[in-house]
Amino acid sequence: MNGSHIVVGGSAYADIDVLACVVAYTELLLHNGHEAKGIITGPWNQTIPNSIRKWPIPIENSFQETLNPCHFILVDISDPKFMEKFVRIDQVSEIYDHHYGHESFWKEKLPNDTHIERVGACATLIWEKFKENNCEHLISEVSANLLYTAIFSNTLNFKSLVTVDRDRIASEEILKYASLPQDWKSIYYSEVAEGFNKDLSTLIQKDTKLVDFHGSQIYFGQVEIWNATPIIHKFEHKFTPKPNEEWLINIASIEEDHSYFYTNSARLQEKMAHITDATRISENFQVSSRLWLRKEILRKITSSK
Ligand SMILES: [Mn+2]
Repeated sequence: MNGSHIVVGGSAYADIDVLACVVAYTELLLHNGHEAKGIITGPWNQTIPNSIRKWPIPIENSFQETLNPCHFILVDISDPKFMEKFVRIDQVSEIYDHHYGHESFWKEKLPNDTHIERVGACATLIWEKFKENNCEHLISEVSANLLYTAIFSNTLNFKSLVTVDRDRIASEEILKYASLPQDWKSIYYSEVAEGFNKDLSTLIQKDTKLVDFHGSQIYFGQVEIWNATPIIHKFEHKFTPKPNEEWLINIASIEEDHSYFYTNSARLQEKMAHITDATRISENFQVSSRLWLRKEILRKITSSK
């Protein structure tokens, strides 16, 4: 492949998985002698806490049009609606994702370069690509740290049902190349929790998707937290939806191993009870017996119309 390579995620916001994939895959392309750049234009969400923001992360935040043709590589995204605006579909050369729904669209365009697979973190696919290219030993500490963190964060510490052995294996292998404190997971999650206490409402807005539900749009947010008990009690003081908006928020409580669902909509509460067997614990809250991820719930919502 000639020309420069631009690695990108979605336009709305970036989570730790997107960031890790963009940075590590750009690095892999450079190791392979390509010209490559990683770009994220949207804000970084709460899954990327302060100590990670201090790492020397090679990434750009805007796209400069050049005369040279470029190839776009999509990571952690396959829905054309959410692509960065500067990405041209006919110039996409590769795609790595673990969200469902657009496999056939891409497979038709890029039969050999569409890697949309059922793994817990897209970071797992990027690590496997490092191995396929025999480049594991070349990976930088920053990329290894990011991929490792993305895998445990995106799989809710390997507890979410989307987790597969490939995620566990990748995470163990990457750890050899990472340089992180012993208690990194608890540091990571406590920093993420600190962020929540500061500005829950803004954080939710940053990780919210607009989803079509039986013909009207709902707001579907997600919060992943080590232990959600402290925020459940003050949640409604900190987050108030506009009266005309229908909201569903999945609050994944990792240590407790269950999800809390906040909703201000009776039909969504009923739907969630049906999909997940969640029990109601207060007017707007339900709790499920296991952890759920938004992408699993979305799959149920869209397949059971
Ligand atoms: Mn992901």
